[in-house]
Amino acid sequence: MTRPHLYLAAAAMLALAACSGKPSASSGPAATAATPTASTSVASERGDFGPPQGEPIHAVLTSPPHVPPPIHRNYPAKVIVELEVIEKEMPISEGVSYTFWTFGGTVPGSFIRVRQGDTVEFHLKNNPNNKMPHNIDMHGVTGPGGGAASSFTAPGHESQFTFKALNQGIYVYHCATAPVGMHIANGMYGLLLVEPPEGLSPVDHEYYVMQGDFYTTGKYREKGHQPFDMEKAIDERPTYVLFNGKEGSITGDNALTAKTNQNVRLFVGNGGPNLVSSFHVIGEIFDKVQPEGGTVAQHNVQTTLIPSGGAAIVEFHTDVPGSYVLVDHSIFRAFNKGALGILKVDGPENKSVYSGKEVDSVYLGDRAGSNLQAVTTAATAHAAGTLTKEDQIAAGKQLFAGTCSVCHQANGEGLPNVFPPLAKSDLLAADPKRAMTIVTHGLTGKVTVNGHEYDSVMPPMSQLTDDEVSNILTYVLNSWGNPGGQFSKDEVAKARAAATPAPAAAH
Ligand code: HEC
Ligand SMILES: [Cu+2]
Repeated sequence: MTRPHLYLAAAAMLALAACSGKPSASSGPAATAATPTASTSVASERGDFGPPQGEPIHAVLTSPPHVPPPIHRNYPAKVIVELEVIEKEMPISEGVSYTFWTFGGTVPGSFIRVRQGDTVEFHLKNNPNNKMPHNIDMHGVTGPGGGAASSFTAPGHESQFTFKALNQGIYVYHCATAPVGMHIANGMYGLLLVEPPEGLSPVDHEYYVMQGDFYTTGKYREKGHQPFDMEKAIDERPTYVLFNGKEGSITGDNALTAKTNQNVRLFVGNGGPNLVSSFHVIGEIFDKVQPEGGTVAQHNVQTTLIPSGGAAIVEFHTDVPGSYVLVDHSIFRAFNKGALGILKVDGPENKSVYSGKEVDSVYLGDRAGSNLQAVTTAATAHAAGTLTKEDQIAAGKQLFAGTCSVCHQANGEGLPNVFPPLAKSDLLAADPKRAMTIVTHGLTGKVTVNGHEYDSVMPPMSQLTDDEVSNILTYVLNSWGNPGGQFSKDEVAKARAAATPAPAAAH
């Protein structure tokens, strides 16, 4: 953007601040000054604020990652939005379930799209099977509580309120019923897009991605049903940080898609309740960002900050095929709490822009694909008391790929002088049980494996649960010519509880 435009935008904002009523600002010097480009216009000055015309329109609502189609309408209308709150159990990760509270049955809630100047008649229904009262605070509404005060709804009831969409932009909506943090932590948020009267520029794909932080009593990926943990939520220690409410919601078969030479627009929201997102797409540069959902655009951005209760519009052009990884660049959240998604771009190579080789599997581990089905099967079998060695091996294989293969390699051969082999390891064969201590406590100092000395550091794999470790090691012991054997979750728990790692075996 050039300096004169910035100056005009600033002048327009100052002029707007001096006006009393938003709609009345549509004439006068400020409006004239703001007209050069859409990106410098001040929202409510360019609105179309006449009375609603034509027949009332029922808004098309969509589930993430989908966005309702653009509105090609040139007059303000009355738009009816019907949103139902549904409390339901859904997977939050493979083999892990959580009781979500949702707007429209999904996390985030249904995407709502209206035109600036529309009169929105909002109906909030609270499903009769729900246990809690709910309401809605829409950041795109001008009025007390953003609608919250008029929408408190008991189970089996419906509330209605009407508002005029005065400002264009992308706005978060969320439940604001006490305890507010708990309602948001359970998934009660979504996005409302108020299109400018002239619409947004046409693109090839629009997607809806919304981050949220989640708090469960169990550890990350601990199997079974996990209740909400209020203490962790107050301390801001999330167990999961997720895009679209579930680990893997936009990876593997669910990845977002595009072709090369297309324009992609992401509506990226952050429901919180606590964390601020450092939103980044590995391998892309955002050609245009409307930070905080505002009207002034930024260009050539690597990472954009999305506040809790905020949103941004992010646009980029796809030049090179491959898998692009959406992350919260507070990076432990991406690789250890789930905040990771994929945009898969198909098309011919473009060697003048990039030489080739995709994001490799070692970078992403198991997180690129939604292939953790075997892990769920093993967890279910364990709960039913029917866990077999084969279940453990199948689950262990998937988990090994995401955790151990980075160093020991997918075939267990290790890397000469750096990472010892696990395949036919004489050290492992001599004392298989010690592997449980190595994985839970790490290993340092000199070790000799198959006649070669290694003097390095294996950090403790403390992100793994006991049953994950037991499955991984059962897989390792039964692969690549190793002697076989089987470990249980309880054996791993004992090894973990032992305070110090076993001394290195003398060779
Ligand atoms: C960050 C790299 C890294 C990761 C990830 C890693 N290890 Fe290791 N591992 C090492 C290194 C380095 C050593 C040797 C340490 C030393 O020199 O004291 C080692 C040693 C071992 C050993 C003993 C030596 C042998 O070859 O028998 C076992 C068993 C082992 N690792 C298992 C695992 C398992 C199972 C996982 C996955 C849960 C894993 N490691 C993940 C780096 C890693
Ligand atoms: Cu609620």
